[in-house]
Amino acid sequence: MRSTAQFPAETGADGAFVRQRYSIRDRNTADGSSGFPAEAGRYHLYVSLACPWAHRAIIVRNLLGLQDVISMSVVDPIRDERGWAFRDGPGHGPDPVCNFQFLSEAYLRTDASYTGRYTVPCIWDRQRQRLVTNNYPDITIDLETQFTAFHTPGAPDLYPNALRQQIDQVNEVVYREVNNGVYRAGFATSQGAYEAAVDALFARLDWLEERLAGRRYLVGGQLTEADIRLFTTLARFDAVYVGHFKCNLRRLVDYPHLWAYARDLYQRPGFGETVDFDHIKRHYYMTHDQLNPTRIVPKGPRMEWDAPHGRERLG
Ligand SMILES: N[C@@H](CCC(=O)N[C@@H](CS)C(=O)NCC(=O)O)C(=O)O
Repeated sequence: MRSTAQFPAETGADGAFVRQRYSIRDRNTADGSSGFPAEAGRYHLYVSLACPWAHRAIIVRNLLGLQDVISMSVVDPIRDERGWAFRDGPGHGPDPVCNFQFLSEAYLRTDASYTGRYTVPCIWDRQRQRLVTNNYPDITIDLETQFTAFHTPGAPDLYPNALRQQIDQVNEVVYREVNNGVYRAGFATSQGAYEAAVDALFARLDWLEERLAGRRYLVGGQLTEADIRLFTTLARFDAVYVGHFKCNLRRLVDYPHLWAYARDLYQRPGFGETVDFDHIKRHYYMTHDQLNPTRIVPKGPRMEWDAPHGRERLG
């Protein structure tokens, strides 16, 4: 199966990567006013373990103890021109809900005239037999704020009212320069666009390194949505973005505070067990043929994710 991935990614005249937004954007609501009430056993989350956006939802579902409330299944990390597929393999399998062969079927069942990309993460509604949303920013916020009746007792409040403004502010710059920044570097088709993305990325990483020197979490004194959004990019940084996307001014391991922060989160229940470097590396290195025509998957890097992080001292 030769992957003729759905790239080259969309770029502007200046060679800058432009992220296409194909959003199915309904919402889950606690009161059902959206038509998609938060309910146990009704919704299913489709994810790729390779995808940093889907990874956010995987972690939040774990942290809130929603594993028996919202079911989840994993697509094959190798994607070809037909889009994400449901196949048997290490860490992934057939679609347990609708026995779809390809994720595209869920999109076209939702909207037969859909012309966008068939992206993960997305939430399927068993009752209405359609997708609710594929808009990853909304998915984690709705799990955190609309499914509270189903959160496991003692679950963390990842989007507390008092911190929402700060969380949103940090999320915005981290999304633009880090989460999406690595893609802007990796899929740039001009030297100028690449350098603009890389310089902004490392300027923001330097800012984060300083911010995390004296505090354990990004916002307030607790784990929030902001930490989860940064973590899924950091987890992929040295394994993929340094080499494959040429984000190589420094590695994560060269940032003492950011690296310790990433290990601190990785070692928390609900985080480390969701990081699948096999899916991550195979997906990136075997799907973007214009970046890696040989499709050879690197063996490294070796990283001590379980090494002591010493962040307890920061409260
Ligand atoms: N749904 C999101 C996109 C999320 C996204 O880009 N997911 C990637 C995986 S990391 C994907 O599914 N890509 C498939 C494709 O682009 O065909 C959006 O519309 O912005």
